[in-house]
Amino acid sequence: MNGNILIYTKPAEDFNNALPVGNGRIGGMVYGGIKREKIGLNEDSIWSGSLRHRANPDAKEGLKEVRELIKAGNIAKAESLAMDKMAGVPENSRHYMPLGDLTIDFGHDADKAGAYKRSLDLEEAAAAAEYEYEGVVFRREVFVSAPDNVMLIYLKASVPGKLSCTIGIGGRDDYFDDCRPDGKGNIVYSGGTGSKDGIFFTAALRAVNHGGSMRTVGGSISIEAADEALIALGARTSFYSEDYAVRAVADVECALTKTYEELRRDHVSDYRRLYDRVKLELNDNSEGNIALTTDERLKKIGEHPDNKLMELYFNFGRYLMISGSRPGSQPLNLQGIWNDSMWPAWGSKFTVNINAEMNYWPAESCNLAECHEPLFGLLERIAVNGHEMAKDMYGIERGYVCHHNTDIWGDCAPQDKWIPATIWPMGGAWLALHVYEHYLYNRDLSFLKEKYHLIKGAAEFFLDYLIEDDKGRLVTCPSVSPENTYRLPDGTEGRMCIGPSMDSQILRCLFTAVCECSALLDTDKELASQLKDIMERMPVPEVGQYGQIKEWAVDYDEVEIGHRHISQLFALHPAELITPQKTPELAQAARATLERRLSHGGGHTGWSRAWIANMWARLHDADKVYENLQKLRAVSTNPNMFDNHPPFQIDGNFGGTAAIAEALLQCTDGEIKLLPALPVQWGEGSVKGLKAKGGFTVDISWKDGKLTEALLTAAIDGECRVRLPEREAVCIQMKAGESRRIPL
Ligand code: FUC
Repeated sequence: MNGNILIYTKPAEDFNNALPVGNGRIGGMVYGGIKREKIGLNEDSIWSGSLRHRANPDAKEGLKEVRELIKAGNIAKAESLAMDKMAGVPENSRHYMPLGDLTIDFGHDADKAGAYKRSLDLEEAAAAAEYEYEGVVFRREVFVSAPDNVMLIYLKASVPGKLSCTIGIGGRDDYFDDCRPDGKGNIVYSGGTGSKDGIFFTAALRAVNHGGSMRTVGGSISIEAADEALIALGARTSFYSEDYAVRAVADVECALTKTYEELRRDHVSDYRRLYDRVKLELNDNSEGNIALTTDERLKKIGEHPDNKLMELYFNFGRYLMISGSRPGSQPLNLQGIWNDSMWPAWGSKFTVNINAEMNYWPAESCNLAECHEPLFGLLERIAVNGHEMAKDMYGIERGYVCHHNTDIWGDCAPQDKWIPATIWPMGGAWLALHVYEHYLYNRDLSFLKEKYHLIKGAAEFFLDYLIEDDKGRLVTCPSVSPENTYRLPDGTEGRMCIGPSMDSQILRCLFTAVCECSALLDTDKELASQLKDIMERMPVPEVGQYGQIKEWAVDYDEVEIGHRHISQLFALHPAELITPQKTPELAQAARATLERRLSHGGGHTGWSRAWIANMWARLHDADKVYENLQKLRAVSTNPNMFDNHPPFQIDGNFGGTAAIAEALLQCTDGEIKLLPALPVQWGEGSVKGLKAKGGFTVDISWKDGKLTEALLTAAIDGECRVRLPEREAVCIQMKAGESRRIPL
């Protein structure tokens, strides 16, 4: 039996029970209704308007004043002035919106239906629903094809002539204009999201049937007495091309020249090309849980170890990545691509002080490097707008800056008027590290050459931005430690500060990346040496009064000790400035930091819990990795397995998936570490196809918690150091295409 299926025995009552499908660009949430099927529709470029230039006209003046006030210790005044003079005008960037809803009315009385089953098959990337009604089995399947660019819905009745339904599409009437047949069998639904240069969209609906009759009625398609039917939904927007309306119709017309079997075959083979690269198998201790529905299994976490549910969760993360982020699509936002609200939480934007980055943590390690690409596409836009922002806001002519949020246009201005988050100039810098990470995993020099300007530009901004603190160190100011609040000795509270630890850590990684790129690409030697000098003068992680890693330059107390952000441990994960091997004392302090946060209620949002699991993996604490993965899924996961901040926010899914990989394989200290944090509950198992830095693919097996086999395959010529559990690292030279078993 294929264990990689999410299973339910009733239709979804709400979004948190519905099942996601997608091809990177088009997304659907399938409810599986009996009387009426509803599929919530998304297209990843439907955002609320056009690019805004939101630099505050008073920012340059504000910057000087805020810096002076912070230096003088007048934090309250600095913060209020920063909100007036530095926050964006207007204060919000654009937000993500749904495309609409596709509905199929069957008119079946749900009370009279039986043998209901609803599922999402992660191996074939298809959602299905099935039930018996008046002696007929009705089955439907929904998937979104990347090769054919459409959503497909296949309907079948077990008895010929019994399939009758009406198919429609609708949206919120504050942004959709029209929905009618075009005289050629298509229903064309169109609208625009607002603002004069905003985004316009067209969706087209077309169907074919077998054995019955079909016609358009009003704005719908009606099918009568058929055996089976196939519906295609295409969606295009002006964000991608001017001829979007023509293309949406062409997509469905073209798709339906193929049969259902052909469309499905092409979809599955395209999907599996990515999905099959990795396979995780853990010993089956599910004790029959596998027969339960997925929501019941989630509820039983804690009672049963259920390693098979762990596999399912891991595979679901990979499924979401493949379904939500493909070359040419937009990056995964706070909800991936799946959103049913005109005003989703935090605008379902790209929050870049942790969330958007977390979405991509498993991209490289889980062998989905090309799914990482949309993030680099967005960063290209950020670099352009952020260059203007650097000039307009900070009077800085070199490089680019982005604050803690961005939108589809790459808006770089500060977001909101929220002191703990708004004035934080590090978003571009963190994102740029993803470009370098992609290189480190794949070692594609032509990629690095093409994208190096993103790394360089992010760094250059700080040449002119950093200031000296009272100890002569070079630091950021004004900034925040996202999104925490400290207490000053006089009892007052502050958020804005000089040199929060995370900023210095991000910059150390970024400047190091520029120096390495300079050597790799034989360029910018002067810049590299300048950055090396700056790094000499930058703060390094320090231990504070509680034995913790200091979060701020001054060892303040936190107001909320269990805060969800643990930004000062950026150095531990995703960076590796702190490792147990290289910096054992700092690693001890990182442990103390985590314990302090957790003993005060930390990890209460899904993404925070997922980050914590990754950090424990870096500290090689397998028990804690397991405990936090359990909590992530028991407390912060919805019945459809989507992460629950609350509300639904997809980052925890990707963070959790990355943590599972991180427990099995780590690339730190210039080594590939095998099984660095293997939980005892995963005593026997194997994982195939994980990626390691340097272009290596790794297959490992273990038994009784001990490594039994390790196979490395090299994509390019290269050398690597491999560390087996409790052993010295060994150095291995490999040729491109070569596979080598590591002697145990
Ligand atoms: C950050 C987090 C919140 C939330 C939001 C989208 O601001 O602190 O918890 O995830 O992003």
